Order: sequence, then C-alpha cells, then structure tokens
Amino acid sequence: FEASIPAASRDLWQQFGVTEFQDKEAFQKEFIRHVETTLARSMYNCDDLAAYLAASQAIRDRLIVAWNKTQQKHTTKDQKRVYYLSLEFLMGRAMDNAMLNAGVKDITKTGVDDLGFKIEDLLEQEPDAALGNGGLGRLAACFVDSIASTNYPGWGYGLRYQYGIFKQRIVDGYQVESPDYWLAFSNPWEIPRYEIAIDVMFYGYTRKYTNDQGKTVSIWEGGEQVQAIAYDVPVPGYDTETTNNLRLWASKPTREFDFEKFNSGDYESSVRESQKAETISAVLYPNDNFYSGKELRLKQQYFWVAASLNDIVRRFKKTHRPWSDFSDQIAIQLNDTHPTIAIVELQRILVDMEGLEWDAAWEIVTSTFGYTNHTVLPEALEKWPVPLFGNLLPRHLEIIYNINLFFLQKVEKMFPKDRDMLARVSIIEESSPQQVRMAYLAIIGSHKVNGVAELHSDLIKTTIFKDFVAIYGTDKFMNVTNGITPRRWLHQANPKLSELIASKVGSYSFLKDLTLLKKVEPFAKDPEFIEKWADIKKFNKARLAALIKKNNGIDVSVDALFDVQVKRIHEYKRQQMNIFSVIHRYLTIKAMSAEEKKDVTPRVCIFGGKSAPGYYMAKTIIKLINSVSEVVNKDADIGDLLKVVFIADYNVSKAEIICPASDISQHISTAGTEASGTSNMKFVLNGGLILGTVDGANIEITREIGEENIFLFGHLAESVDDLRHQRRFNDVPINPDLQKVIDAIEGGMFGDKDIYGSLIYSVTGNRDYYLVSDDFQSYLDAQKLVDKDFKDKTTWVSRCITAVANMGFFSSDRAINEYAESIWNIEPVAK
Ligand code: AZC
Repeated sequence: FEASIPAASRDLWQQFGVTEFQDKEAFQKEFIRHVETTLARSMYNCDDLAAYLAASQAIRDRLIVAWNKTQQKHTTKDQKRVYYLSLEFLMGRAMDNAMLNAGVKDITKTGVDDLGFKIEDLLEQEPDAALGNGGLGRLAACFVDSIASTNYPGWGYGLRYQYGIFKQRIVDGYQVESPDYWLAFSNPWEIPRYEIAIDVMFYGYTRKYTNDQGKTVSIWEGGEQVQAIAYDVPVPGYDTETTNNLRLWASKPTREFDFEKFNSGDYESSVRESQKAETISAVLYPNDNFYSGKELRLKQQYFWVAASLNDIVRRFKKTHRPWSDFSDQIAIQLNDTHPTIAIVELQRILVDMEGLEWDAAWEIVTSTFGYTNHTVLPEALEKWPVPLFGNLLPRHLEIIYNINLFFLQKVEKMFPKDRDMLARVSIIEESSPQQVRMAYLAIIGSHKVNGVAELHSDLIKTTIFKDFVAIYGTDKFMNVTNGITPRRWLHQANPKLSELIASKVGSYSFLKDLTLLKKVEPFAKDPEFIEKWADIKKFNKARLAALIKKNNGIDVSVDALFDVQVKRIHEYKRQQMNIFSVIHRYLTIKAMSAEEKKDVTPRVCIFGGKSAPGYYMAKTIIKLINSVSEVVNKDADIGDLLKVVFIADYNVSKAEIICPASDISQHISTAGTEASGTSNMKFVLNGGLILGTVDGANIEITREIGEENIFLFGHLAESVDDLRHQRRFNDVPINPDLQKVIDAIEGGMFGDKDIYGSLIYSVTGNRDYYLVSDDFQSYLDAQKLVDKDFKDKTTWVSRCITAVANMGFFSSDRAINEYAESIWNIEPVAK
C-alpha cells in the first residue's frame, strides 16, 4: 500500500482529484449520489436515518479530502508531532460538529431542507460515540478538537470499542444497564484501514541468548498473537484547513490462526480461539475513577499501546533519522496511567528490537513521554498484581524490574540508608501478591507530570507524589488547568447565545479566541441586552423542559429555578448530599402556611448520571432520587414549588441540551477530591451560576469570574483530614437538619427504609468519609442565598453575563497551547 503513482501519470490524478463541495447544489448532488449508490435507496424509500447517513457520507468525503491534504502537509513539513494516548474518547455526535468546523452548516441545512428533510431530525439519528465514562474521556475529545483547531500536528490513539458506555434505563427507580451497540447502522465517521494491521503478542516467555556482538539479550517469544486493525476518525479543526486523525484500534484474529488444531481436525476450537481475539476491543470498562484489576483490561491496555507505538515507530523509521532524533520528532502524552505500559514498550522496542544500549534508550523514552494525572482517589490508582502482569507480559515485567533497579539505585544515592523511602517509591509494592504501581512507573518514565487544575496539581505534589518531588525537584511537576471546546459547548449547544455574543463581539472570532468574550462585559448592565439574554435562557429552559416531558412525563415550569447536577454518580461528588437537601426543602415547604409559601422560590431539581454497574452505594443514591421524585412531584401541597427529576441515560448529546438550561448547577465534591471538573466550565460558559465547593477548577473559575458571581460553601481541602479524624475517633453529633432528613427516610416517607440503610450508615456511622454532615449547614445556607438572589432577575442575569465574559481562560485551546509549549515542545503547522 506504499505504492506511489509514476510521475508520468500524476497530472491525470491531479486533474481528476476529488475536491470538496463548495455550495448547496454540489452538496445536494453528493447527497443524492450517496442515497442512490452508497445506500442503494431512492427518493421513495429514504427515511431520516438514510438521509442522515447520506448527508454524513457527503460531509465525511469532504473531511477526507481535507484530512489527506493535512497528512501530506505534515509529512512534507516533518515537524514534531504529538500523540495523545487515551483509553477513552467521549466524542458524542459528529455531524453537527463536522458541519460547523468544515464551514458547511448553512449549505447542508438548506440543502437537506430543499430535499424534504429537517436538519434537526437528521442530527437526532446519530448515535453518540460514547467511548468514555466521564470527565477524562470527554477531556480527550475536547483536546483533539483543540489540537486540530489550533493547527498542531497531533493524533489521538484509542480503542474502537464495539460497545461504548452502557445505556441507562430507570426501572422502578433503579438503574438498569443495557448494551450500547452504537455501530449497528454503520459509522460514516470512520475509515476502516484493513491494510494497517499490526500483530500484538500476549503471554509466552522470555529467553536469554548471546547475539552476534557477544551481548546477552532477552527475547520474548512463544505467545498468542492478535491483530490490531486501524480505524481512522477525521478530526476537523474549526475555521482552519487542519483535519487531524484519531486512530482507533479494533482487535481481529491473526490471519494464520491455529493451523495445528485446524489440521488435526479440531476446526471448531480453532475458530473459537480466534474469536476470543475480537473480545479484546469489544467493550469499554464502565468504571469512572475506579480501578478494577481485570486481566482483560490489561490486555486492552497493552493491545492499544503496542499497536500505537508500532505505528509511531514505523512512521519515524520512514524518515531515516537517527534514534537520537526521536524525541525531537515525537511527543507522547499519557492520559492517566492507562497507557503507562507504553513507556516499557518503547524501551523494549529500542533495546530488544533495535539494539540500542539501555541508557541511550531510556534517555529517549523519558524525553518522549508526559503523564497527566486525573485523580488522587486511592481507589482509582492502577496497581497490577505482579503474577498477572508477568504472565501476560513477561518481558515487560523484566524491563520494569530493571527500570526500578536503576531508579532505586539513584534514590539510594540521594537518600542513603533511607529504606522507608526506597520502599515507598519502589514501582513494586511489597504486598501479597506484589503489585506494579503504574503511577510511579509513569512518573519515572516521563519528563513532565501534570495535574489538571491548580489545587489538584498542588495536592499531588504534597500527597500521593510527595516523595517524587523530593527526588526529582519541583520542575518536573506542573499544572495545566483543563478546558472545554467552545465550538461544541457554546456555539453548537447554545446557538442563540453564541449569536447574541457575536452581535457584540462583532464576529464569531471568540470561538477561536475565547478571551474575546470579555467584550460582552460592558453589556452586563445594559437592560436591552439583559432582556435578550434572559429570553435565550428561557428558550433553552423550554428545550430542556420538553426533553423532561418526553423522557419523564413530568411538567416543569420554565419560571422556576432550574437546579442541575449531572455527572457520574459517585459518593465523592455527593449527589447524596444534594438529594438530602432536596428532602430538607420538601419538609420545610410542607410545614409552611399558605402565606409563607408565597415567598418560596420555585425550583426544579434535576439530576442525571450513570453509576458504575457494580457500585452499590451509587445505585442506592439513584434509587433515592427517584423515590423522592415520586413522592414530591405528586404532592398537591407542593405543586410547582418543587419538582424533582432524574434524567435517564445522561450522555454528551443530552448534556448539550442540559448545560444551556441551568440557572444553578452543582459541583459539590468534598474539597480535594474532584481533580478539576469540566462540566462546571460548561455550565458557566452557558450563562448559569455555580453552587460549589472550594475544589478543583471551581477555584479558578471563582478567580476569573469574581467571588460575587459564584455560590461557594463547605470546608476547605486543608481541613478534610482533621475532620475525618474527628468523626472517626470522637462522637461528633450529626447536623440536626440532616438528622431530620434521615428521620424522614427512616420513617418510610420514601418507601422501604431498608433500601437506604447502608447509605444512611455511610453518613451517620462514625465515618462520614465525604463530610456530608460537616458541610450540610453551610450547604443549606448557600442554597438559601441562591433562593433569595434568584428573585432579583435583573441582577441575576447581569451576574451571569459578567461570569460568561470572564470565562475565556477555560477554552481547551488555551490548555492545548500550554501543553504544546511547556510539555510537548511543538509548533503549529505553518500555512
Ligand atoms: C476525571 C476527574 O475526576 C475530573 O475531576 C477531571 O475533570 C477529569 O478527569 C478530566 O481531567 N478523572 C477521571 O475521569 N478518571 C480518572 C481515572 O481519574
């Protein structure tokens, strides 16, 4: 497939080369061609799904032309590139984004309209590409968008799961999972590259032998082979010619499957064995911020890493540069520890296969990799049992032992006789069985380590990675605060607000330079602007109200305060505290006289999010929310003063409807537990205020938008350890308002109290690890302030405008520029 056309024929190629469609008519021609040939349909049987597929094919063709040009340019310019390795890319839908970034939104919209379709209906046909769990995966999606939009040469590498994150239904108040077979109707946004097939080995053994130079070397052999097939997803930049690549690997059996078995007549088991290969990339593990040490997961990690590195090295070798140029040409970013085995794999390639000396190879490795940490939660840190690891990847384990030995020798020199230090920082934890600590390997094998918001980056330096700061110094550890792409999270999700902003900025240039939002700040006091802004919020709330009506059958008033908490369900994110406060609100309103009720700010409390299928406590929280919803929504005493809604199957495309519709969104993690959060940025960017703790990016949002425009509460990260200690060892009574709530639950107000036993115990049982009780009073106080402030509509909207005007910092373009400058050392591609 490397075959190139002889020079004599190239003119002809150029003459007939595919060009991008430029106008509506050309689009329509392409659209019909795809309906009639690609889909083999006609105007007599073209439904919305077929029309979506045909329109997507037309747009995809356009992307491919741009993609080809970009790749050629990158090859010619031969600049340093970045490869972003992420086990999750939570992309959501592609079509709207592709139209916008390729600049063909209007053409397509009017084009399909003439042909008898509504663009909105077509967009609805597309299933989300939900190849991620939550924040980490969505960040990767924003990052590839920004890398393309800022013209950096960069690729994403991931896995092409056949099943993305499960679909969530609510049955009798409980979460029920079903598979997300998103590829059922084919995926127009990927290009299968069957010719790019890479063999990946597992298991086997290592053998030492003496090579021609008389050196003893180790080789890995005798294992099982599977094949990685590349699927390319074009990633168009906004308002630029750059279209980058996201390469996702799918596992296939190798072509030569077990011929021995085959010939001995055991055909069936030979085929069965080869089918097992396909399961490697079949399904995304549905845990967010939680590590579960399953062998298949380690297989996924190595499969994806080995294929990606093979691909990267192959591309490098084509340039015929010396190995010492490797890290001048290539930067690789590790999105959390999931791809950490890449460090070992590159060392193996260089030493075992390319014959480099250990030290020279290690120098290349460490200057190539950067590692991003996304959490300090102990239950999320990856540690692989040594026996499991050594069985699956025997040579890699040997290399890890060597890396560790050289590292510990260095530490021993720096801190002579400090055995505790050696035990603490060793890659191998001396537990039973021993464990490979992946985060430590990632730190040792990278030149930079970063956290994702200031507080988090400080915390990793003072807690989980403290010893490594002592060893390497502070320069190796840095912060890059997360960001979000304003294309999807402002323009696409909230076209009316984007248009209103553009009317004041003078153009849509803020979508490329988000700091230009600052230009709307003077209009925060302009009555006409405030009114328009308020109308848009109302429109967006009506859009969400319609979704709620359709999904939940509940009527909500757009005049009520929309209070939203949507994110993965996790005890540290404290949805339990939110629902407890909703119960408190319900009890309070119920006890009011008719006169008192007149003063109540009506509220719609909206929840959404998935629980990991095996996370009992999170599932109990979902059940409680739904039970409260049942009771409150039909209580005639309450009416429109309080509604409680759980939106099932929260995902990227629902987030695009939900984010623009909030008045208040909640980001209320126990201080020090949420590394950054990114939905907090989405909600503020869409003109909603935040009720939050002093945690993650909330802190920087406060600094940017002003503390008068955010509702902060709760204990600070620095007090958390002490408070936990207090709870555990002294009898601290629980907050009296919280006690009333618990009494109500235990009195059976929301159904069988036994269902909630362990949830209540997690707060009352001398532990309250997430400090629900300690923060409850200040949470209620902050809620009260929200109720009061919301009554003054003009001031409220004015605060929202000021907040939006100061959100420029949170563009993922800014984050990518920081990575490019301080970690990757790459430049944008010149025109
Ligand atoms: C998340 C963090 O929980 C979230 O705070 C952050 O915004 C996001 O990463 C992006 O940086 N972490 C994860 O989703 N998962 C893991 C394993 O950390």
